[in-house]
Amino acid sequence: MTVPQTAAQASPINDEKTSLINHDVTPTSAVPAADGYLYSYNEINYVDFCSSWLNDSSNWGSCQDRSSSLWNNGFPGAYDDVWVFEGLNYTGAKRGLYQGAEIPNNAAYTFDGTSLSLNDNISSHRWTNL
Ligand SMILES: [Ca+2]
Ligand SMILES: [Ca+2]
Ligand SMILES: [Ca+2]
Repeated sequence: MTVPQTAAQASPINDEKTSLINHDVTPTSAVPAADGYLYSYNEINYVDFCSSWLNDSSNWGSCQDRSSSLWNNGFPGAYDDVWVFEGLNYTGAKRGLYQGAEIPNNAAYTFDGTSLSLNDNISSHRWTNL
């Protein structure tokens, strides 16, 4: 797989209009081909890959509460965005990740309506339309 080579390439993340995290990609820019998966890494900057998911996951297993960087590489189209949840089984606080969102450091974000960091707290996710 291809991962963002530098944090600079993954910036800027644009969430100024909504609480959703959106990698600010223009349609004409060269970006890695979408493969339909959500990626999670245990360390920042896409280090220590833990798992990737094509479908929803109600329990991140050995990856839960360890994610420090994320990449929504879902196929553009229906259900290409993701809710990540603090709790198992899609419970607790959540945050939206737009298709294409690349997050080199989850600690830069909190779950909606909370001061709880995304870092080391995600336990489940579900694909959605945002
Ligand atoms: Ca971590
Ligand atoms: Ca959790
Ligand atoms: Ca979408």
